Amino acid sequence: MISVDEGGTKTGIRFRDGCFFLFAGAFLLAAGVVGGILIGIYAYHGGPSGNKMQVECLVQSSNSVNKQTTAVPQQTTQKPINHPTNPTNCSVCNKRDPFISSIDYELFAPLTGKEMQRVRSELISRGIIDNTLGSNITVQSNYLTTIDIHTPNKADVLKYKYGNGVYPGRHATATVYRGGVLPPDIMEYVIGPLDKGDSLQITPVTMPGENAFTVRNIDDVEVNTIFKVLRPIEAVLLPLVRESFDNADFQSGDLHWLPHQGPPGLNGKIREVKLQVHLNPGMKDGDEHTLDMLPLALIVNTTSQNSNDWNIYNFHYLNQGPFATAQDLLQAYNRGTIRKLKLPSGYRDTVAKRYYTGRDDSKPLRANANIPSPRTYEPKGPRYTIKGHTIGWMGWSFEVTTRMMRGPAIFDVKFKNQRVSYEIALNDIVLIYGSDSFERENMFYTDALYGIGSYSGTIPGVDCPEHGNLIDTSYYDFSTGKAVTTKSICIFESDGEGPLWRHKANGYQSGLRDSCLIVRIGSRIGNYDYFVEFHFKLDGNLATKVKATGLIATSFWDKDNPNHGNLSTDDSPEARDPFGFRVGDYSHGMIHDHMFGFKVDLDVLDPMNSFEVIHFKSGEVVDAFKKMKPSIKTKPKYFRYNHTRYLEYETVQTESGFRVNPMAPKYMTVVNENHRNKWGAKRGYAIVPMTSATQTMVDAHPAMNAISFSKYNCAVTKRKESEPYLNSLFDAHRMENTKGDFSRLLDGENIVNEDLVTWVTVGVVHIPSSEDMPMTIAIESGFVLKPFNFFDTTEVYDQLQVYNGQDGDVQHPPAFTPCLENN
Ligand SMILES: *[C@@H]1O[C@H](CO)[C@@H](O)[C@H](O)[C@H]1NC(C)=O
Ligand SMILES: *[C@@H]1O[C@H](CO)[C@@H](O)[C@H](O)[C@H]1NC(C)=O
Ligand SMILES: *[C@@H]1O[C@H](CO)[C@@H](O)[C@H](O)[C@H]1NC(C)=O
Ligand SMILES: *[C@@H]1O[C@H](CO)[C@@H](O)[C@H](O)[C@H]1NC(C)=O
Ligand SMILES: *[C@@H]1O[C@H](CO)[C@@H](O)[C@H](O)[C@H]1NC(C)=O
Ligand SMILES: [Cu+2]
Repeated sequence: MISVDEGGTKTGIRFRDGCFFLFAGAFLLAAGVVGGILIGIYAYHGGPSGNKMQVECLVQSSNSVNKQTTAVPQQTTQKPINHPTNPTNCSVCNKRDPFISSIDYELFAPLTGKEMQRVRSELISRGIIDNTLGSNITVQSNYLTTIDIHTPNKADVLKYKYGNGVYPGRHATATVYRGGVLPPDIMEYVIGPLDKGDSLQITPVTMPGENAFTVRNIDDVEVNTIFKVLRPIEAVLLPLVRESFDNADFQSGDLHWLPHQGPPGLNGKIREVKLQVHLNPGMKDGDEHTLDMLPLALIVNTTSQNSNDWNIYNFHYLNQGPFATAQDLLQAYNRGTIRKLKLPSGYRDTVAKRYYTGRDDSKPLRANANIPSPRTYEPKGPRYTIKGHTIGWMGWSFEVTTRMMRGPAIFDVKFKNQRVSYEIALNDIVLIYGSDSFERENMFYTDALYGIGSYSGTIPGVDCPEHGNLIDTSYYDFSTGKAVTTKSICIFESDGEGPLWRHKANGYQSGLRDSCLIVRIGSRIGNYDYFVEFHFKLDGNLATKVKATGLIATSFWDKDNPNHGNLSTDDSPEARDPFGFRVGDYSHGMIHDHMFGFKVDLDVLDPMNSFEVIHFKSGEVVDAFKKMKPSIKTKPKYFRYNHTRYLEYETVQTESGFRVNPMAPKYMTVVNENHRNKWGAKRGYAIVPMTSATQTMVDAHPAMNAISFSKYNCAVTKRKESEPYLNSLFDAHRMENTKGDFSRLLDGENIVNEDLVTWVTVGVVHIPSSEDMPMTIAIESGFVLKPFNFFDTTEVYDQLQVYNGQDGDVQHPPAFTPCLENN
């Protein structure tokens, strides 16, 4: 029971009875202190022995428990339920400091600002990049776009960590867009070592001209120039946009060109950037409303290094076109030879309101919504340790990092001092859209080209629980030439609030409350916000989860679209629209998928592993024996049924790819042939995709060569330093001539007893519905790495659990005295 004192200077809490492990908390915002002091009181009631305990606390408002958290609810109007009768003091929980200071070198940690500065200075002093920043960078500049941590060769790392090899040193990889050379291109360099000696080595890892300048991403340098080139066009189109789009114009910022309509063309040598107009009133700092796209679009041909040569064509209005020039479009519009759109007057003013997602004041709060939601606290502080970017918890150890382009990764993952994985790294996120509009029909993205890892910190009170700890990420901002370092890696132990395992028999009962260590890293890429989470479990399971939230991409909803079903016979959207649902006045939620591709380099005990698929079959009993004992020709008599389930084991001999198929279940396992458990089984880990989605786009789609990795939920290849990622960053922009097609990795090499990499792709298909407006609720996918004959038994009995044995033996989790949350 919770009692809240209206005066606000003190609060009482009382626990009468309850079950084992009842945690409860109450919070109060001290009256008169705006956004002020948050006080938490927790008590633990009961234990395995069942001894009753009554705790009451009286707390003076105290600055020592002040938190920076936003989103603190205002003083509630709730009436006090109960006043404490016998108040006693509760002390603030002892906080065990998880941070261990370290002078050790870190091989994988994100680059520091200093390291990036050193890389940039060195590239300038060697004349590889121009010393220009911000608006002085043009498409004719040689400019540095990314600096990322470069991971050393695995052999060197393993020798250093597990043998007597030398420290390989920290290196950076840098991408330079060379608009200033002929022919213009994109170069990549490895630079280092950054943390020893004083001379940096710069090694180009691409050939001049290998990556044409035209395959780069669409960045602000290009976009800002495009905006200038479009000025005269905007003037021509003014009468049309004013009439069509509720009197909006470009100059006020109410109309804005969105330049990211998928790849700039089909051909990597010609760069045709499609831009679409949308309503963007009142937006600041480059933010964009993407929920109000308008049916006016064009192409700017930015192939030439000289922006005077950039030509504009393919004007479309309500899917009508192409018009060669703005004048042509305007003429057709004025003559009335094309269909017209006229947004109702006042519509423009509704855009921002619908876009901002603050509380809807027009709706009453839900009952009890002003009571804070439950939260977790750590009575004796965190159970993990953080040493730089090396994390330890309950037998697990690993290093966590983020990369500006590819996103989060963990390295050197061990459980109970046994190696499990060398690397689990997000490589790319791909989306293919469908839309019946000139503007957005061709949209597909490989997000790594734009950078998955531009981390900008967390939203307090949302992203990371109060008892968590944050550590640094960094990325390079080419406009300022500086690192952006933020605390974006959230580390916390999560209360599973239920059994990891339990058994309640007649004469005894036992169980272990679940908890896991979570590393959560989130960033925004355009309209979507993505999280990657690594969940380390007490039994050796390791789940990698991905979540997508944020804004869907929309296209203009055209109620009179002549390509759609017949409105006068059936006006339901299902009958009219093959590409999704109408989700707003003029918004259409485009169908798409999200496919997350990971590099999963398992090293089960050591790098030399094999890949075994265990097929979960069913059929005639005699079939079950076919492979192992061909001499059995008829069903053994002791089988009552003619049919049965059985397994078929397959040691995959050469590089291969697999898909999830609910109708053909299988365990995909990575095993070590040289190490067996007590029962003779090869010790291994199973890879369990938590996805039912697989890439269903037909191979003939032009994007498929660039994203062919997504055809397999799990593919296995022999590990090579020359195959660091599952695609090439730039292939989405050279679809006709890809260099990183995943199929080139599947070239038939032996994978038995080799160092293997599995490439795991999981995701969701997304048919946006009205509930995706204005915000998509986090959708989730992922995969689990599960010990599979890795141990001899369940590996959980080295912890303090609950046990009430028949012999009177009573065990319980670590005891503690109630204390105040200390976060
Ligand atoms: C609680 O602790 C404060 C500070 O030590 C003390 O002044 C106060 O008297 C205590 N109150 C009770 C009820 O013990
Ligand atoms: C651009 O160059 C001009 C002239 O050299 C200089 O004054 C200005 O500060 C530069 N702007 C930026 C953003 O670096
Ligand atoms: C696009 O620009 C390039 C380079 O200026 C030019 O060769 C090409 O013809 C242009 N394409 C179109 C369709 O105008
Ligand atoms: C739609 O259906 C109505 C009724 O069957 C018909 O009269 C009309 O011609 C149809 N319109 C189109 C565009 O097919
Ligand atoms: C099993 O197969 C045998 C031989 O075909 C058949 O005679 C028998 O009826 C089958 N039994 C069942 C339970 O289907
Ligand atoms: Cu989506």
